[in-house]
Amino acid sequence: MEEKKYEHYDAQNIQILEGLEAVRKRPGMYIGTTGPAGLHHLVWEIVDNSIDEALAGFAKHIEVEILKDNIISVTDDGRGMPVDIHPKTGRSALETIFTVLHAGGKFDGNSYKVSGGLHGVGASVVNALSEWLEVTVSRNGKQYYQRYERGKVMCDVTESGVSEHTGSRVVFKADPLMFVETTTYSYEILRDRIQQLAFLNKGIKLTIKDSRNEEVVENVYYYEGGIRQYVEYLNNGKKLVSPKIIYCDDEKDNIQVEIALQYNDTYSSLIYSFTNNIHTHEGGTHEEGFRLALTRCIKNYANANNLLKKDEEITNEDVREGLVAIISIKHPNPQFEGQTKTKLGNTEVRAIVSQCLGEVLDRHFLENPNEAKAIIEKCLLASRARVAARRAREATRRKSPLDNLLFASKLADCRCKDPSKSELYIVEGDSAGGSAKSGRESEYQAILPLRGKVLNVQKVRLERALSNNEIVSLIQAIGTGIGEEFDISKARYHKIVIMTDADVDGEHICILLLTFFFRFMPELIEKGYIYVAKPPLYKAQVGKVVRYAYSDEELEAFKKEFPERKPDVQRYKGLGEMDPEQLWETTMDPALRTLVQVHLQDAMIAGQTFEMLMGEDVDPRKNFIQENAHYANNLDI
Ligand code: TSJ
Repeated sequence: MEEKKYEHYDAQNIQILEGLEAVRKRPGMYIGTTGPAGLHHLVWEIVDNSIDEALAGFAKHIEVEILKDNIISVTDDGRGMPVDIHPKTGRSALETIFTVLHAGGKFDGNSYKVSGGLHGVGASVVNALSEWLEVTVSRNGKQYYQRYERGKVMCDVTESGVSEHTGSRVVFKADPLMFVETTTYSYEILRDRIQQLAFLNKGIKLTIKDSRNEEVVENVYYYEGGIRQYVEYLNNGKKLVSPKIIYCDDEKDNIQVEIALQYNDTYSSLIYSFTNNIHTHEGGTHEEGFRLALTRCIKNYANANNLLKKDEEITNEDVREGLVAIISIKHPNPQFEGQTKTKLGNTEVRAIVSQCLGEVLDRHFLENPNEAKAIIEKCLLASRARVAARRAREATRRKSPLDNLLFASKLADCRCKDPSKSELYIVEGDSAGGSAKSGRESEYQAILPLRGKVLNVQKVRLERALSNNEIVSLIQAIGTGIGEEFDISKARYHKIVIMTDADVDGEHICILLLTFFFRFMPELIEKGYIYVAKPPLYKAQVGKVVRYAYSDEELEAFKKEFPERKPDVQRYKGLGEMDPEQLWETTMDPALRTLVQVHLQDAMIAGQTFEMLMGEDVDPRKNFIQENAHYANNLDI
């Protein structure tokens, strides 16, 4: 009885799909998506093979070219793919690689096949999803050629000429029937990853070329120093705490460990880890081993040299401030775990990385005592800041009704106690604050006037931000707490509206506030609680007709309605110029106002953007605000 059931189950439900038809039937199963990510994935699937050939010591140069019509060409100067006839199948090895699923590895003695990693699905999947694909191999003094269309062999492997060099070249056109959304490649995406691959694989020259347009664009990447130069690149323009890059390049139990790190004088850290060239976003055992060694070695050195005062302690967290590090390991059998399968799970890696890096760090500190001291001094600053921040956080928490009185003078709270119906207006300046307080609907609108410029939180630590009165009243008003104690469920308002003048100063304050939320309370943005109010630029009046214009275009349109007459136009230089009724009508009345919700695309982009926001450059910051807050184009930030 049991057995019957199983037979039935097998026959009915398990459909064994064979060959490349399966790939075309369900492309998502093989490349994740047929959107832009999947399209670009085709390129990496091919390039990975050339990288393997380079890691095996045979290829020196890999060239990726986007040809007209979004055709991709990948060329390397390796040994050339094998073309001999397989005794069992009677087919050429080359043909097998392109027509049999997962056939790639069989011909490969190299144990660090990057293509065997995260998505490694093999060249046959690319072939199946290409309208056509052509391969040319130079080997044995000859040139061999084969062409496929939608995975189907068009001709036997043919000798197409002679050749004095060796190498492989694959040219393919992604099938628009499969990639319905788009078959257009982004040069930026390809260039970025090619550069990263060059950093991660020292000594390999990688070229990326865009020949789609009249003007051909080309970038060549070659880094003899590998990830040391990656760290240098990430630290470019920053002030360094430790001028020498600490570098570890070792191998244990067939696992290659390569790490480069350096401290700058900022308060954030950039730690990128890779396994077989795959970015392990979620970290894993290699990152754990890294942190273990770093904390251990720094603490040991500090203790051995009596650099810690009584009660001082350096933690895991303290050694990260200002740290830029690349951790790149190559593993013959990586286990990827986690939500997005980008977390390394192999448990043996932790101790191996910790040991390899530990040896290098101990030695580096011993040989460079001044650098060691500078790093430890930096960690101690972080440690003291951490302790001070905890104290300051405790102080900002609302403990008793008395605390409420402290800030009640500034905050004009609303009567309503239901956060989902309550709004907090953060208003620049006392005079605008006054108008807002008089003009508001006090049942559900609270007003918090801020004086002067809010501290630029990009450049300061939490503890200094917390010593700023404006910031403290803001945190108290919102009610969520901050940092580790942040609790979104305690938010006292589900709409927090930044209302500043429509001029450069106003925009600047707006940026500072957004940066503050971004850095210390990102969940508020993620939850969609943060808004920017859009006050009008002009009040135009013709006789009894009054109109507020939020842009120059709107003003022009209004003027056109009265070609005969010249309207009386008032340009608002600041919110303070509006009387309470006008402020209510134009900017606060839910029925008439325009609020722009601030949102971040996703947490990942947020992290990167934060780095950009942290930088000294003002322009990228402005662009970010423009793009993310979907500001009106009339605001000249
Ligand atoms: F597979 C593929 F089509 F995706 C592809 C493979 C695409 C490109 C552009 C290059 C390659 C590739 C494969 N480059 N180099 C190699 N090397 C081998 O396949 C190879 C050659 C010789 C030997 C040998 O033992 O003699 C072994 C291998 C794996």
